[in-house]
Formats: sequence, C-alpha cells, structure tokens
Amino acid sequence: MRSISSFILTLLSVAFLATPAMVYAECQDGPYDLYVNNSKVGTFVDAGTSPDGLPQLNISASVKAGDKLQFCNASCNEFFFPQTIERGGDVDGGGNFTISSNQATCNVAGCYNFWWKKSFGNDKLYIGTDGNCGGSQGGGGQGGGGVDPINPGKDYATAVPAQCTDVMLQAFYWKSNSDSKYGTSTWAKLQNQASEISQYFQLVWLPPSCLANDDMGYLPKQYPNQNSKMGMKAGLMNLISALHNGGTRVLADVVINHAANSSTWNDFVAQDFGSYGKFSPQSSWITSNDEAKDKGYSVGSNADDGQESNRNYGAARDWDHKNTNVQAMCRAYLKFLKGEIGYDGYRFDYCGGYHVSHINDYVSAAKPYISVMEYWNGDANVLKNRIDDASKNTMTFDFASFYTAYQQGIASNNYSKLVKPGLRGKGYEKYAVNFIDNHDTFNRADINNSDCGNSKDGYSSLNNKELIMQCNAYMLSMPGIPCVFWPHWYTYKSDIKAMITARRNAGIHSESAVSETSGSGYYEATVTGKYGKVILYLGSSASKSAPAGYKQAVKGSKYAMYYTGTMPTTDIEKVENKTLSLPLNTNEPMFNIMGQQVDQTYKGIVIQNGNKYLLQ
Ligand SMILES: [Ca+2]
Ligand SMILES: [Ca+2]
Repeated sequence: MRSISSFILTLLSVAFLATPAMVYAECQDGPYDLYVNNSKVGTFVDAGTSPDGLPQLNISASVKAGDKLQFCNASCNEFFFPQTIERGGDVDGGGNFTISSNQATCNVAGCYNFWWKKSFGNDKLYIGTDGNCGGSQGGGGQGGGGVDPINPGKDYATAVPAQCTDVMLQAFYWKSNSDSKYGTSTWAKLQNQASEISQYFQLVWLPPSCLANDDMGYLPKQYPNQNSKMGMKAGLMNLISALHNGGTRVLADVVINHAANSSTWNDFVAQDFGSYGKFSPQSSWITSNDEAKDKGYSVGSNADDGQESNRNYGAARDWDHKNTNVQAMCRAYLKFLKGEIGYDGYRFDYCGGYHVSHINDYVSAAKPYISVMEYWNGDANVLKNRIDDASKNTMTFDFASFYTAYQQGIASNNYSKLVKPGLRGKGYEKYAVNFIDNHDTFNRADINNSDCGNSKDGYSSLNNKELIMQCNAYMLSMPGIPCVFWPHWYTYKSDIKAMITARRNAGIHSESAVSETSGSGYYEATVTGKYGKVILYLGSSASKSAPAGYKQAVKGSKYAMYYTGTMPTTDIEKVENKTLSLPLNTNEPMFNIMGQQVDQTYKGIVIQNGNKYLLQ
C-alpha cells in the first residue's frame, strides 16, 4: 500500500515533527473531542494501558478522503491536531492523512482508530485502521459530520442516524412499473438515472422487490424470491450497486404484516433464505382473528397484536408476530435483504398491523443504517408513543405533519399549522421522515379518488405547482429526513434540485433548530444547519427581498428559499462525474471509498492522490 506519494507525505509529516508551538500545549489533560469537518463526532474514552505501558485514550471514526479532522479540548475550546504521530505496526500517519498546522486531512477513506498515548508532556497519537466504527465507542458511524462512507453490509448500533443530512427519494408511485405518466421506474429505468439521483439523494426508497401476487408488491408471496414486476433480482442488485457507487443508500420496502397464501386460504410457499435460514410457514403461523378463520380454515392461536384497529389486513394472511417461527423468519428476511441483496435500510409497511416492539427486535438483529415505519395515524402523540414502543430504534413517516402542515396548512392557506407540527411539535424530529405525498395518498389508479377523499386515507389536495413547491420548500427546509415523492421530482426537477442544494449546503440535518413565525397568509423560518442556515418565506412573505448575505435557491409567488453555507466539497455526492483516461498512473495506488485498494477495472468512485474520480 506504500507509494511514492505517501512516502513524500511521510517526509512532510516528519518535517512537522520539528515544529514547536502546538496549540494544544496548554490543554493536554483533555478530555478531547474529535471533530470532522467542524462537527463533533465524539469524545475520547479511556482505553487502559497501551502495549508500551502508557495510559491511553481512544476514539474511532469513519472518514472520507478530503475530510478535515481536528481535536478540541473541551475545557479550553481550542482546536488542534497533534503533530507528533507515532509510527510503526499498522500505523500510517503519513500516507493516509496529511497533517498541517492544526488539522489533519484524510487522504484515504476508511475506519480509523485514534489512540492518544499520554506520555507526560510528550503525548503521541497512534492512528490505526479497522476501528470500531459505528459501534459504541462514540466515534464514527453515521451522522457525525456526514462522514460515513457507503459500506454495504455494515452493522450499525442504531437505525436512527444522528444529525442526519440525508435527503430521501421515494422512487416510485402507484403502478409506476407500468404507468408512464411520470416515467416508469422499473429497476432498469432507475439505473439509467442513478447518476443524477445520486447527485441529490443520499437515500432511495424502492418498492417491495420480492415475488408478490399484485403489481406493486404489497401482497408478498415469497420473500427470498427477489423477482418482481419492477424487474429481476440481477437488475435490482445492479441498481443498488449503481446507487452505492454514487454514494446513495437504498431502503427495502418490507411487507411483513401479511403475506399471500399459496393455493388455499391458509397455506404458503417455502421461504428459503439460504445461509440466513429456511422456513416452511404453517397455518398455525396465522393470527387467530384473520379472515381465513371466518372462511372455515385453521389458523393460529394468538390474536393479532397490532396497535391499530385495522390490525388485520383483509386481503392477505396476517402473520402472528408472537410466533417465534414468524419472528425468526422476519429476522432472516431482513438479514438476507441486507447481506444478500445489498439493501442498507428498511421501510416497514403497515406497522399498525403488528406490535411495533417487533420492529426493534428485527432491526436489532439486522443492524441497518436506517429504519422507518409506515404507521398510518395522524396523531403526533400516537406516533411519538410508537417510536418509544420500538425502543427509539426506528424513525417513522410523519403522518401527523402530512395532515397538519400540508393538507390543513399550506393547501388550506392556514400557515399557523406550519409552526411545530407533527413529531417536531413533540421534540421528536430526529425520528421523523417527512413526506408530502406517497404512493397511497397520490392518485392511486385502483382507488376511486372521490371515495379516497372522504376516507381516513386522505386523498392529497396538492394539485398545482404553487402548492407542491410550497410544501417541498417547507419539507426541504425542516429537520427530520425529507422524502421527495417521485412524481414531484419528475415534474419539478430543477426547483427541487435547487431546494436540495440549499439544504445540503447549509447542512440542515434531522435535528436542526428552527426559529419560526406565522401570521395571516404567511410563514417565515430560519433553520440552522452544520454549515449555514436556510431562510424560508411562504405565502405573502415570499415577496420580501432576499435577506442580506443569503443566496437564493428558489422563488415563486408564494415560496422563497434562501441559504448560506457551503457543503464540504469532499462529500461523496460532489464527486465530479469524470472518466479518467486509462491506464492510470500505475505508480499510484487507487482506493475505493471504503479505503480498499482497487485496480483499474474497478467501476465507481476511486481515490488517487487525494483526488476522487468516478470510473465508469
Ligand atoms: Ca388478514
Ligand atoms: Ca396484523
């Protein structure tokens, strides 16, 4: 792994060893915090005694090439990076990092362990690889500074990313595999757009991908059979790889409240997940109050433990999630989706249909990057309670904000509804995935819209650009994780791109603070991100002139969005879409974003000499 460049960098670093006047000199006692790109990712923890007998502290972090690392002494608030880097063993303080006056710049992405060895006035830093990233040591993992490289199959300690700057795309709508009004979104069609999608979205939610009895996959029949109306398994995996290569993670739509039977009302096909487990579901795995019982078929003995009144789904057989066989099958399915197919997270369908504590059980087993529930209830208190019931190990779609902010607020010209709606009003914005419309609320072709408009399902009334753009501007300014809906993306791409650009540059994240006011016909908010701020004007306020020092993202007759800040250019999605002329300089090693050395046949983002390129 050594090269001429790293040798030169080593020489440069060695030269710095002679540099006196270290900023931290007066603050050597710590505790020390690690900052990446100006965001704190954690505090050094006591790590006992080093192999050479020195007391030591440790922190680990996943970082990308170009990331700026600094330590800060919490007691005197000084930022620095130690110039004294110990070398030897697997230590590589010269090649993988460039050390300058008070910071280190990462050259090779990876998971690193930082060992602070206390030597009484001569402290040293030992940088090792293979740190416990994403684990419990506080360093690294998701959220902190947006410094988590895509790492398929990686285990995460929680499925709720902290201070998450990701923006999600729901990459489908009802029957989007066959309808062409907003462009079909089959696996192949999506893969053609993967590069553009990855420039703006860090998360993509795909529709159910297993064999099903219906077009959209919400009547699953065989979970491990990943062939669907969207395309075959190979096409799905190619799409996921393409999105990963662009820095985008992918959510599976997991339908485990119910499944379609095989031939009668209470039989099922085998569920063979290979090394993850093999299952032969029986009629006893069905809840005791399933409609199959009414038809005279045998079912299980446990009542459905779903927490909503419509817990039994009438069109398919409800799994008894108290049944340990069902639980084992669900854990195997999630592990299979992550380990075999390459998904990074889960969207759980119909979570009112089984107790949400099972979500925590299954997610804890599979350890995804992110989890989000579809718990269809417009009461923010209920959503908050369900997050608690799931041990805060999942996010949930904010149906409360869906009704309050968009339907009763913007669409009804009542801007007071935009102040602290839904989960944000409960202080639970960290757990909210926000949406304006989805495949169920928007023009479902199989539902009579007038019926839907009078039902609990609430047919969306967002039917013109001015309303849709106001809602998107609001959602893309607010904390939580925003989920852009495919038809909106397809129809108003340039405006939504500008809004996402503003959000990303300001570094608005899932826990961002909001300062807001509203009055008759207007709403104004200032939202604070990691790198700057977003100012949002809705209604009559949109006609105000731009705030001093802010850049304009979008401006319509009833919406305007302004921002400050610049996203660090090292973020994966900022990689230039350029093709290197091959062969590359064979004297220089080339790495993927996980820090693994690759050769010139590699497809995807590569790093050479600290520069990133997309090889296609
Ligand atoms: Ca049922
Ligand atoms: Ca159920």
